[in-house]
Amino acid sequence: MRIHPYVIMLTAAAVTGAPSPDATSPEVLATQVTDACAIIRPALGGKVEGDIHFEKTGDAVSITGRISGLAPGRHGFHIHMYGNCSAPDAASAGDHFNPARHDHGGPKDQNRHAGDLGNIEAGADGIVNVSLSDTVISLSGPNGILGRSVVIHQNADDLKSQPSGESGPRLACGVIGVAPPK
Ligand SMILES: [Cu+2]
Ligand SMILES: [Zn+2]
Repeated sequence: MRIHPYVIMLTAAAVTGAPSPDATSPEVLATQVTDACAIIRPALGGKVEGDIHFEKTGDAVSITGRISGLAPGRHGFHIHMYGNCSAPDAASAGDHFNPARHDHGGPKDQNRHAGDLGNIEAGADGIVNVSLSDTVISLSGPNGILGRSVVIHQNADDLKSQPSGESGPRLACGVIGVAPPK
C-alpha cells in the first residue's frame, strides 16, 4: 500500500515538532517528578553509606533504602537545606530544611522542620533497611526536597532539642536528585 506523502509529513511533525511552551516550563516538569534518590556517602572519613529512594505516593512520599556502616541503634535522619555534601563534616549541607520557619521536632509533630524525619535504627550488623512515609515533604512545591540533601547523624535525634535534636556529628550525606520511576 502506498502511503500518501502528506501523511508522512504530518507524522514527522508530530514526532519532531517543538513541544508547547507550557510543557517545557520548569514548574510543569517539577510537578511531573515522581521519584528521587540520594546516594549516601561517608563524611568524617567514616564508612556510613547507602542509598535512599523517594517516591510520591498520593499525598505522601515513601522513603526506602539501605544504609550500612552505622553503630547499632538510632541515628538522626533529616533533610538538610542545601544540596552540597562536599565539606569533610558535611556542614556544607546547611541546617535542617525548614521553609516554614518552624521549631525542630519529630516527624509526627505539627511544629517541625519539613526535614525532620526523626531517626533510623541500625541493627547489630550496622545496617538499616529504611522504610518510612512522610506527608510533609514533597517532590515539588514549597516543601520540595529536590536539590537538598539527606544527612545521617552519629547520635539519636531526641525530637525536641533546638535547633537539631542533639543528634551530633554528620556521619553521611547525599544530595537528592531526580530519579527514574522504580
Ligand atoms: Cu540532620
Ligand atoms: Zn529539625
